[in-house]
Amino acid sequence: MDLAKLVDILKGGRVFIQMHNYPDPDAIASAFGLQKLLEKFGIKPVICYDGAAEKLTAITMLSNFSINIVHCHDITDMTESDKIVAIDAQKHNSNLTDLVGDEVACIDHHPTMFECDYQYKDVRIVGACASIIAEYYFANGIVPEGNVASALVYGIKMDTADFSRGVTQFDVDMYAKLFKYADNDLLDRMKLNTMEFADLKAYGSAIENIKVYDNVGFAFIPFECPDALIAMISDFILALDIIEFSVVYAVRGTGYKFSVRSEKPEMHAGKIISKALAGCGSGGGHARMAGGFAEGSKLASDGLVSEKVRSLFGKAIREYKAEYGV
Ligand SMILES: [Mn+2]
Repeated sequence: MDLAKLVDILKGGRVFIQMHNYPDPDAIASAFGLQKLLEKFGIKPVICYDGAAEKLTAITMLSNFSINIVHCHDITDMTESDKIVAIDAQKHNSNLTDLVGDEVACIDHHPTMFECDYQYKDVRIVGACASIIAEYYFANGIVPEGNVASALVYGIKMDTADFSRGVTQFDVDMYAKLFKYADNDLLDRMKLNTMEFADLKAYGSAIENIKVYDNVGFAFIPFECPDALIAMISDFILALDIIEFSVVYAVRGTGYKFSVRSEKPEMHAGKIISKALAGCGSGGGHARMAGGFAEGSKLASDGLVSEKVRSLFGKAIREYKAEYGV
């Protein structure tokens, strides 16, 4: 972490902070925290994204914490000399649309899948990207405003599932430092109205077609839904006592968007999905949570999608177990 270097790179010209497509609370909190921090150095970044921020939690965050984000379709004048900071995501990943501007910097907490020449890179495998942004404040003696501290706390809590998933000592330390600046009333308000009616439809269809094979749960959502919702349903299915590994996938354009969860440290979700989707798309992520995309025509030309998904993951898990001796 070198804030002075980052500020130096971003000074002059236009700056965009780009979140991954279908931004989640951690991405929004991190982008907002970084925006407010850079403003203290005379830089006025615009937070942008592709896809949709259509999850209710994301939309509620925007109004509760007074955050402005702009869809990339509404930025028609971006040029190659505009600077982009990729946040909670990395260039060339399927969840980050390649915009016209120059990706000069990246701050993220996911493993790197494609090496990339940023002028500034801060990638650390911790529970939440918001923890990394919090450190930019505290390590430089800068006090975050109440809504910034609250948003960062919310991002950390959401991405670590309340300090139970992928959480590190660093996340806990940053939470402890943020705590006294965060507005608890604001955080309390985030607990209300977290589900919309359309979400129930996705839960309903996943529950209806859930299949379990050897403690691995599969569920298909036969319509488009945002990444965050697919991820929530994957968490929900993992909570079933007989399921140790969940694979939830939903229609996305000409293919399928996947969200995978593992509750056993020896079953690495990121490595398993990367193996499973290698021939028809791509996937990756952390030990306990991962995601990916498969092209429909490459996944199953005969229309037997669910059978193919089960066999790909079954094979990937067998291979993974043999390779790592678990
Ligand atoms: Mn994140």
